[in-house]
Amino acid sequence: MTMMNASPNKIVILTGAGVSAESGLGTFRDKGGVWTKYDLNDVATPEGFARDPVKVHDFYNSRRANALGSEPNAAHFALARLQAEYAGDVVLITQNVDALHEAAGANAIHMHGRLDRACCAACGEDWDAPLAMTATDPCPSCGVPQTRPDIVWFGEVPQSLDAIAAHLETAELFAAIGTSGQVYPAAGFVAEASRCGARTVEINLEPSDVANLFDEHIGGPATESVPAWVSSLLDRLVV
Ligand code: BJW
Repeated sequence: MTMMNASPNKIVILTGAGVSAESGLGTFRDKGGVWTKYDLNDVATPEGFARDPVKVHDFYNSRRANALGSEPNAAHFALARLQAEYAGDVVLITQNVDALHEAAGANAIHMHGRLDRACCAACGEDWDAPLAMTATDPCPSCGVPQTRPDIVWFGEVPQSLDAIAAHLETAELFAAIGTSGQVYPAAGFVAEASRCGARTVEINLEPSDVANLFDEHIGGPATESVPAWVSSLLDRLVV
């Protein structure tokens, strides 16, 4: 029997656009990324939506169609396997608005919302988004035509922050996968987990903006690095 370090009781994983890149969904800040083609002030702020809701709906309708046409990759499947087979708790937090973690069989907390959900800017009701949304769609609950994608834009408060804070406090291992560390509060999770005693690992094609805060780095494309990391956790034997 191989002697290894004790296994962490609780693993908290934060994913970003890099985990879905090899499923064909663009990242935001890499070469050719979403923010090199669109001005984020126009399509990812409440002010941009108030100025031109048709433009914002067109942007998200096209992203929704792309996401629906994509398939989970080996990284999504490996994380789902970790959640299903690991003896301790595995909490997956994603900044991604696609549903590829769920398509692979995992449960994820979507802190930046979901493309497949709509919500009402007037009353807050939320529901399954149709493939194409328009600015005049009435809310199924209050009837007001202020339908918007259930997406967290810049200047808005991310979802499930209380639950996330509680998970970070009790994490023994924190991993950030395929995220550039440029958007807060997610970019601050490594510092919070570390402060609460977790070991931290960054898994990315290249070091992120907050790379210096991690204890360990694993390089390479997510479809190779994540399955190998997951296998190393599942194969770990405690004696
Ligand atoms: C691979 C790979 C492969 C590629 N394998 N890896 C000044 C200082 C600090 C904060 C602020 C500030 N000014 C303003 C703020 C706040 C602001 C912010 O952080 N701005 C920064 C730009 C400075 N944040 C907010 O406004 C947030 N809200 C907020 O702060 O509320 C206040 C509050 C907080 C807490 C409590 C109370 C109040 C909201 C942020 C909303 C972000 N929304 C977006 C768009 C919506 C979703 C959508 O349309 O899809 O979310 S922006 C966009 O960035 C998207 C992403 O989820 C998010 C993160 O991007 P991600 O995932 O990291 O992607 P990339 O492209 O940046 O990186 C990809 C990475 O993958 C790279 O590292 C590659 O190397 C890697 N990679 N291929 C492995 N094959």
